[in-house]
Amino acid sequence: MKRSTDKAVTHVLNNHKGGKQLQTVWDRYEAQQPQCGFGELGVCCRHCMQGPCRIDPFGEGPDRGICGATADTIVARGLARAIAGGTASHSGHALHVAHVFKKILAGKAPDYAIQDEVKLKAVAVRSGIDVEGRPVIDVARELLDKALSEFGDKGEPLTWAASTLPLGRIKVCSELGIVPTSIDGTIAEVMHRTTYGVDADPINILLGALKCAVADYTACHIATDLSDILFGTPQPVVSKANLGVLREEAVNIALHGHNPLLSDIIAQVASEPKLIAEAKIAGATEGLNVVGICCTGNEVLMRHGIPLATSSISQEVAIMTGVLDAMVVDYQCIMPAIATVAECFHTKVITTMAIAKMPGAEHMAFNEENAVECARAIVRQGIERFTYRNPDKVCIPQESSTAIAGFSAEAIIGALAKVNADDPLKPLIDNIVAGNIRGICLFAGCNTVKVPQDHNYVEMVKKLLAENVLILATGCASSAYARHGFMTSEATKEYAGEGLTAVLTAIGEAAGLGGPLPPVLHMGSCVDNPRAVDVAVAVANKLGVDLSQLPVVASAPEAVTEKAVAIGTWAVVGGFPTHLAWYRQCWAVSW
Ligand code: NFS
Ligand code: SF4
Repeated sequence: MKRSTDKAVTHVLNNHKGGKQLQTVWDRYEAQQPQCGFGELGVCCRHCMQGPCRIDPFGEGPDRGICGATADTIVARGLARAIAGGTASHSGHALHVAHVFKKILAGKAPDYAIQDEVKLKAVAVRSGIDVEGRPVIDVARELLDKALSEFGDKGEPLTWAASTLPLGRIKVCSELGIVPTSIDGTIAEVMHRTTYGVDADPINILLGALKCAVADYTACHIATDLSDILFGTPQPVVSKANLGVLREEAVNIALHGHNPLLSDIIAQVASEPKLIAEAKIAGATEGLNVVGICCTGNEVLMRHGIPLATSSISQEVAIMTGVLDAMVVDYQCIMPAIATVAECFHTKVITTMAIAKMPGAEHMAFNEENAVECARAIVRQGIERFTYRNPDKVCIPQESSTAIAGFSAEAIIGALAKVNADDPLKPLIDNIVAGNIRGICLFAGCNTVKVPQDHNYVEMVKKLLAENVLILATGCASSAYARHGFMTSEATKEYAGEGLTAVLTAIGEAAGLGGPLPPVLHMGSCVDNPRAVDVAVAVANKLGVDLSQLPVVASAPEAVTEKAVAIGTWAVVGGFPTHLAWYRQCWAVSW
């Protein structure tokens, strides 16, 4: 099977100098064939030690597990646990930002600061906090307390969900009994009700899973809001994407993982003249070149214009270029295989988080109380590693595309305000009503080894754009579109239908881009998916309708992780017809 539709990735896979023993995710996938059919269908259970139990999907063998669980119960429990796993990841990410926020307010993390007071006030007002005449620090403390209370036993609906979703959705959630009152409590509840001998009613289990998905939405929204307050709300920025952003004459350091707490600081120190000089002394005539991978790459792309090297499924390929001097990781979507691939090259893999270590990698604990010094030490490891580079193993592909990123909800509304300052949403709504924009599709999620990389994204988007559907993208979906050149003005001219082209041209020119807006708007990382909801909610509220009445859909056509399952599930709760491709099956659901 073809491995990737990305020419840069394909070039490195075919021409790398890592030796024949080098294995990638695609080789390991082949070695796993045939994969277990029971597992693919989700009809295998090992929730207790009497198992594993398997249900025969053909009706010829057992139709119940040893405890009597049916296929429906087993599948529902497995799905619920996947959603809980995804929610735990987003909760951990959000809580990490909140804890550092707390240290900042206590004066214990001097390298961070509140960089966006406008966003702080906006989130505070939305959360019911009085801001008039109060010092910023007081508002920040109250907001932080509110955020932290969402994770524990709050005992009342979560503020971030209740204050950002429209009344119609809140009513649906209330009627179904899926209003969470604690992020972490809801995760624990799913784990409880899916353990041996608790909830056996598949519908009831799935309702618990939906509640957990609402908790996931809450955690994602908190992570986005607090990150914007600390690091700035993204605004449109022009950068590059794909492996061609790696440079032979520079020290190349890839930031891989998810949380901007680490990557934003490294992005900042990488422009320090002293470190650049050290890189040059080591022989790198072009100094330092920091690039991003996966969602932390999206974070620093959106806020700093740092180029995006590649996405999750091709993370090993970045090392196989032979010019990556350090790969610095925090947590999530980091394949343990990168340390093995790095053995064939000079690349140093550096783990930084206590909860995410890796055999074969060097661990450099990242301490937020001393963030800049930690970041400098990490960059110096990359510089030192550069001196071990083997010129015979260099294989940098040419390909990189221009990518306009940075479309936060605020940036989108800001661009629309250039067309109509008094009523920014009006141009968007008018064009939807007039049929110039036939709908909006949010693409989210990962790249899977199970289809040629980016194939589903590219084929689907070409058809949707021709049908005048505006595209929003996050996570590795946005990386796919950035690498394939869909985030440029030229892409609008090439792929968008007549009506959509006219709208994007009017907005782009009014916003001073000198050409159309890109047809795919990069809205950030996976935790940033609520940014898309915020835009949709603003439109729904203005029209006085529910989200389910808008022509907005969501798709994760190459999903991999439990996080993507959690996000896809809250998109369903949000009323968006949602497509999640998983285990070679496609589930299309709507509420
Ligand atoms: Ni989202 Fe981002 Fe990519 Fe998938 Fe992983 S990096 S958090 S989970 S693989 S899109
Ligand atoms: Fe089997 Fe039931 Fe145990 Fe699952 S919980 S492994 S179905 S006995």
